[in-house]
Amino acid sequence: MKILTLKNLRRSVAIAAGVALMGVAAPAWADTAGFVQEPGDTISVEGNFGHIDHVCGTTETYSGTLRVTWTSGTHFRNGTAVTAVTQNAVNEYAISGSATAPAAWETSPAGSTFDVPVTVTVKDSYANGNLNFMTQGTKANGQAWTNGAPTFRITVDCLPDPTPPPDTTPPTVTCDEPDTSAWYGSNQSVNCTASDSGSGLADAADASFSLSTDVADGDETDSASTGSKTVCDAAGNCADPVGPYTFMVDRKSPSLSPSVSPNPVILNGTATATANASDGGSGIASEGCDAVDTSTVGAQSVDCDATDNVGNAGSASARYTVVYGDCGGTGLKVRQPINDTRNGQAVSQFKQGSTVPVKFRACDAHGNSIGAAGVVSSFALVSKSAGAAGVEESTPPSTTPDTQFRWDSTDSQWIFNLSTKSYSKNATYNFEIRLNDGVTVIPFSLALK
Ligand SMILES: [Ca+2]
Ligand SMILES: [Ca+2]
Repeated sequence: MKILTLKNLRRSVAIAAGVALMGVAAPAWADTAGFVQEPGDTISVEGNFGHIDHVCGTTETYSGTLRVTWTSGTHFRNGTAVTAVTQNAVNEYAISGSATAPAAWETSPAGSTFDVPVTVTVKDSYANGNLNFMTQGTKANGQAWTNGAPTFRITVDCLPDPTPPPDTTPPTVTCDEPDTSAWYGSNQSVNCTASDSGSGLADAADASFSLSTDVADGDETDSASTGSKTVCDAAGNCADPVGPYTFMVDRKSPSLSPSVSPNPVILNGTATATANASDGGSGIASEGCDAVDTSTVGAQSVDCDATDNVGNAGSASARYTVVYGDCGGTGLKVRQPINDTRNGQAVSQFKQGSTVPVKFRACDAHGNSIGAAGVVSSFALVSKSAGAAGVEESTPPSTTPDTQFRWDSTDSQWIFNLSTKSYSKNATYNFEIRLNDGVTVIPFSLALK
């Protein structure tokens, strides 16, 4: 219950006081006119409330007082002041109050008073409600009487609550909805915004922020997580955390294990290269290799590359060797008159001092005997052993010794007329012819007696 005192002036600006309540001057609105009791009797009534400023939507009760003053007459006794209220609307307000005149009040001197406490309960706003003052009691001659009288107008203004309601609502946080089902070739960010219509964000910087993955260049993972964030308002209300978001981020090139098949490949033959690419992230989108060039003997390489599904590209070279072919079984071995002991033939035996023709062929994949310069990269005596066991060969015709292998276009072969004059008799000599493909070695032996 609120007492309409000076302390309440903020809410009740028109308090008055027939009872000089708290020293407040009598209200200008006090209504005493025309209030006539039995002929010859006069009382007056004053009230100390009329206008209430009220906080909208709350129910509050205010107290006031009606002061009844005996003025003149002899008939009034046992008077009781009651209220009769005209409400503008149900629940807008309620008003009540009553008091009984003191015993023998009717014999009191003019100017005697008694107070009727009145309470007013208000909720919403209303204008121009009426408080009607009535009296009832017993006349001096014993008759009951009731008489209505002055109307006090009560006005309640509904005002906004000057105290803002407490902030119990967490901030609103909205983030871009990411597609986490796709592979990405770069780190991903989720953009978020936050706002709070109450106390405001605890950290203004939270109004706009991003949550990002942090995958290093050269890494790939299907579980790249962003951080998470909890946004709070200044009142300590916190929204549900956002993040972490998990992305698939691929910043690593495919791995290649390229190979050539067949390897080695015969000169001018056919071979293919395969990238053999693999990718631990988004997977291989494409892979391939250049054509395998078999036109040159020796160690070669071919370039291969691969691209993953987010555009990371990798490359590697496949190494292979191009070698000479064996001419359908007749090449890459020493020819007659020297036996090829690798085929189980006995060592050929020659007369010391004779000139022995050393012959061989090296072919391409099509059986063409190759006479290009440089086929022989080296020709050397590699070992010697005592004894000259073997099968005696006829002594070749005397020819001019060679100093290096030369191409014999007539028989499509390479030939070296080897002088044995500097070799000892009764010994077996082991030679090697090495070809410029870097691989082929043609060994042979001959015994001198
Ligand atoms: Ca809030
Ligand atoms: Ca990858």
